Amino acid sequence: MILNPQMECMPREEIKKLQSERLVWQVKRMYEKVECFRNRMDEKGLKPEDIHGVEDLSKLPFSYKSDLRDYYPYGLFAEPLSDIVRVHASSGTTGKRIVVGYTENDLKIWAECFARMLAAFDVTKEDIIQVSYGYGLFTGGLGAHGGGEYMGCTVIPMSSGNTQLQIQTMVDFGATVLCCTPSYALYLGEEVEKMGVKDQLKLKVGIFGAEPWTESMRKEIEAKLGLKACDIYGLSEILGPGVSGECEYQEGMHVWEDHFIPEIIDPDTGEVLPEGSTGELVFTTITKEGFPLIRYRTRDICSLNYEPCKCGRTHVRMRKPTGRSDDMLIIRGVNVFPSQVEEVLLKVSGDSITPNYQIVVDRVNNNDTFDVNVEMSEKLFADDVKSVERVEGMITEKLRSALGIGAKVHLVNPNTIKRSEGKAKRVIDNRKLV
Ligand code: DLL
Repeated sequence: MILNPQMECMPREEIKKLQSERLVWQVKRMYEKVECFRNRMDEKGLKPEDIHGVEDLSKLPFSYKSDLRDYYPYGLFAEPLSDIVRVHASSGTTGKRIVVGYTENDLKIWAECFARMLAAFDVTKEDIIQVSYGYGLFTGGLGAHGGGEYMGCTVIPMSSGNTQLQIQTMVDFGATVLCCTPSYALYLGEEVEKMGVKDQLKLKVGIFGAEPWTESMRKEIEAKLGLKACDIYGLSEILGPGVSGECEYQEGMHVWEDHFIPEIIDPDTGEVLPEGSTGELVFTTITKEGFPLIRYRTRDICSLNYEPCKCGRTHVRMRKPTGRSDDMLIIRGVNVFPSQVEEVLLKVSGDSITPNYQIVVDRVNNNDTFDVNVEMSEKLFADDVKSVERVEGMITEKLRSALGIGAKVHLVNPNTIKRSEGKAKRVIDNRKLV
């Protein structure tokens, strides 16, 4: 079943025509309303009149995550705050979060984009959706919530955590659809087994995303929870969950091209790569009002597949992102930049630790582990065990409040973290996520 066949199965020439009209509209209004974009256009000697359609897209300047930091919090909004009805935020590379805003119309489009995916998996208004993505500034919870309500489903706004209660709610309320990160789904599956309630679950579909996950993880989740597990992709800067999602054939995620134009570029040179190449994914939002972006560098590495899909949808499919062109880690669904960890450590008294640290990430029993090893100073080294524990506890708390997740902090002896002659190797990621 398809929610909006007119939009989702539109011939490719019509998609291009629609994108061209919308791109011209977006460039014109952004030039008037967004200083950062206007400056970049001026630097290139470009005027909105030079952009006639998608064929001119590659002439336009890129935008970057650092722009959101430089214009923090509202400097990139294209509508006055009085017309912004919601904000969300995500990790930035430093202590400051990145902030995004939505008009009422943006929220409607977001809900529809999410709902297209629900429809692809035969979710209807008869269904009961348990939203176990985190609510709050993260886009997962409210994004899925909006999509579920748009479909007319019964939405359970559970948020993440409190696992036993999650499962009891799923059973008691008869949830048929589960939305959460794949790693949390797996954890829920394990707990379901322990509680012995699998036969009481009514789940049929799971909408999982926000982090990389493997096909073997998909099979495990499906077996443990007795549902069909679907992949959904998105990022706060462009929309939140629902920029793209799988259809019933699950051979890539359809990017909703009536709202977002994807490109694949060489991350080093910025050149657009030929169809089918693997490179960095770039998005242009052509209907977003509140917080539009032109040629936004997502840093996600993947490829686009323009071949027709068996489902009849004509929108291009993106393959699962296979990595990032920056150093962002996604740990238990939370975006973490090593620079955020460094910032916290630098603020800790120079008497107790040195700036030498290493982050070690692994996946044990399907759960991400996150260890931060920090060299203590000679002075602390000579001190008692109690002082070491106190400093570890203090850093753990500071990291939790800066990153929003728990890390295991270990103070290690002076001069034990391997020095590098070139760039320091700050991160060891032992997970195999693709
Ligand atoms: O993670 C939005 C989202 C919420 C997507 C719920 C899907 C479900 P951010 O916190 O801004 O937004 O993180 C965006 O997460 O650039 C990717 O690197 C990664 N990511 C998101 N979905 C997937 C996925 C949300 N399905 C960043 N597979 C993106 C792999 C994903 N990586």
